[in-house]
Amino acid sequence: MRIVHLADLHLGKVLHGTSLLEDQRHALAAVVALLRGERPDALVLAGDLYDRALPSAEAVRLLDDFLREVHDGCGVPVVAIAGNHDSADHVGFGSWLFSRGALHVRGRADPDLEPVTLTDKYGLSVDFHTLPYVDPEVARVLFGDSEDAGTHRGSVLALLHRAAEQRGRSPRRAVCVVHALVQGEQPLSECPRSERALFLGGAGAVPARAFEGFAYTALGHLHRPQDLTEGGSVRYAGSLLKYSFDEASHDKGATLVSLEAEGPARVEHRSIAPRRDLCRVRGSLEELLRDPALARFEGAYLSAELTDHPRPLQAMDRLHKRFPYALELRWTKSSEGPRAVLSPKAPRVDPEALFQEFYQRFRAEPPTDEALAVFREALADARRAEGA
Ligand SMILES: [Mn+2]
Repeated sequence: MRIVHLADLHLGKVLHGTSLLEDQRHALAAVVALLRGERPDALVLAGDLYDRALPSAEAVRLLDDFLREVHDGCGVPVVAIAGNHDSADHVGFGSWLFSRGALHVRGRADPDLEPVTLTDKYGLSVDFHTLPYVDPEVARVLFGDSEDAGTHRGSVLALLHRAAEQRGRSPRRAVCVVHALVQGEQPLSECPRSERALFLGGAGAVPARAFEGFAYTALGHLHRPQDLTEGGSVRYAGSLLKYSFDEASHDKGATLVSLEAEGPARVEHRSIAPRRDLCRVRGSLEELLRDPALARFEGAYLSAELTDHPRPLQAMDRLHKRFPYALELRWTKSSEGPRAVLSPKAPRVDPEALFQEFYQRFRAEPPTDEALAVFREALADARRAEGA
């Protein structure tokens, strides 16, 4: 049996105010092309289908179009679960009916749910055990009796315990589809910053060895494609696209899994070329604007770190002339001494003196008459507004 494993689609993601919907449409078209070429027996989506619990209408339509293309166009059955970014109930809507076709979507974690059984053209049947992300509050209700009830690890282990019972009753090979923080050898720093808080306070990661009974474990949650066991039988497919500048070095794509009647799963990473790459660059503004070697970043989503002191004016506007998709501007930390700290307890200072000091620190020169005039006008406006 051959399976294409994808995770963390985050459809509807907005990065620094820029919608990535067209990039996602492009990447999903590449997935469809991969499915047409490889003719797998299943497509697995391991959670975080959407970026938000209440996704935009456009994001919902994009997923709907994609699923129809996969199901009707390619004839590939789908096994999908909700991740922590998804609303389990919204994602699970209609799943009781959709699964009469070949679209198996599991929203809420449910210990009584039976695995999805799919059969390939050689007659090999595989059970897909689905473990959507379990909200800790829900976990407390579902697994109140287990040892670390209410924690992320506790709920995943409890669901795995039930899956092991089901596995014991089935003669078939088993695949686990799960959205969770699973720990092989990788450090916790791999966890996306936005999602790290979920696992603080002793919630903890699930050890990769907890999935030993499965022929393959299709993980979602961490955005870098990675094997957690030798040979890759427990594996994060990684996100569909680079979703933060921390992921600039990742090679995103899909995992192609082959399962025989026995023996270990074989896995293969297939890169997906993005519509626009997402990259970091560093240098002075002049260097970035002139260096011919940077031409390849002109069409990319960019985070630029500027090393200039003093900081040039309108840096973002100037950067945009060459790099229209620059999304983030950072400054190399100054070594010119401590920064000014504005504290609410600071004694009342003349605003103009404060402005002069700020300007001096920021630009390394006193304000021009023109700048002072602009400031005085703005201050007068602010005072009028305050008095009004
Ligand atoms: Mn996630």
